[in-house]
Amino acid sequence: MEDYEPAESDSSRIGLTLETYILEGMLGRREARGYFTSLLNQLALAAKMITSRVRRAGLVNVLGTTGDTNATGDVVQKLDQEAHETLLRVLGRRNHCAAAASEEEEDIRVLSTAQSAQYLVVFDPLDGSSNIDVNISIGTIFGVYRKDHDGPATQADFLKPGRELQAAGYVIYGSSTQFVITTGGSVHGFTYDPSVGEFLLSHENIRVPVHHATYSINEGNAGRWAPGVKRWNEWVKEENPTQGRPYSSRYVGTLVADAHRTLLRGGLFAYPADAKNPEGKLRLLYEANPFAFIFEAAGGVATTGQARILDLQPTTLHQKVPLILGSKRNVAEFLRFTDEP
Ligand code: AHM
Ligand code: MG
Repeated sequence: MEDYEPAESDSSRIGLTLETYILEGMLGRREARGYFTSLLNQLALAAKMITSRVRRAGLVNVLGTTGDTNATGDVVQKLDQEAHETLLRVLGRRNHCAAAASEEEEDIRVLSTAQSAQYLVVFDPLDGSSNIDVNISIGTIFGVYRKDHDGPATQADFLKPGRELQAAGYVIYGSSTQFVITTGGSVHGFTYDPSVGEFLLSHENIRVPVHHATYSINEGNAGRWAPGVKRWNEWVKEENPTQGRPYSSRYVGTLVADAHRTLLRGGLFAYPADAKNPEGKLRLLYEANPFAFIFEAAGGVATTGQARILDLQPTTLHQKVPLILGSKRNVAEFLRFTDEP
């Protein structure tokens, strides 16, 4: 989807609305019918609706759990459930989204069988659930695929490698709300201005720095890591000023927040396999693939430690995968240790 990029790119574009950016992308493609544009706009609308709820959490009755567990056994928070329902409701309008797969639902949800419904959306409606009730950054992650046949969408349609994504992005509900998106070319960030009610271009053409002396991993799992991960972890903490070590540790426990910082500042984020989570903890469809697509588009790397994330052939909707994301040099350092016999 490289050709989805608007034609020109200069600093005068700062302040452009997300809607105009999306529309310009469509206008740049002669064959575009507006379906993809409409779908991206619906995602932006859902983001606005979710941010308005997140910003009032604590005032309205949305904190706490629903009492249920989701497809992977996690406790469902009320805000998780609201975000999930908002996305399904909004994507269900306009007949451009054939079906959606959500981290919060066992099976796919068919949303339209209209001829115009040519896209499939995967999402983690509210990432960082354990941080919701303590007012720490949370987010929404999404990916868009094309449905490549005329019949109704099936679960098998979602089992595509991440390299087939048509767009991926996330929304971070942090000190401000930002919407970061790529269609495979440049990665752009838009900051929500609540007084205008729009996402405005604030981070144009994000590139992951080649290296940064920061690492992000749940060190509480250290006793369960493979020997290579342990050796890397000792190395990043060694006193070696000429080589810029020790590195700083930063871990929020919300993938969206840890990955967002890594995208802007550089460094490494890792949720590797461990003795308790032999497949890792993060989900391939809803978390790893969208972030891998974004990181590669921004000049970074995304790997399981053995394979490129975007080349993995999913076998089930909710499968988990080890995830290492970050700057080229930081990831190469990590792999130097984990590749050792
Ligand atoms: P969630 O999607 O249910 O919120 O879980 C995923 C979260 C990620 O945001 C984060 O990177 C990870 O789980 C943190 O896990 P841990 O608490 O084991 O460090
Ligand atoms: Mg998540």
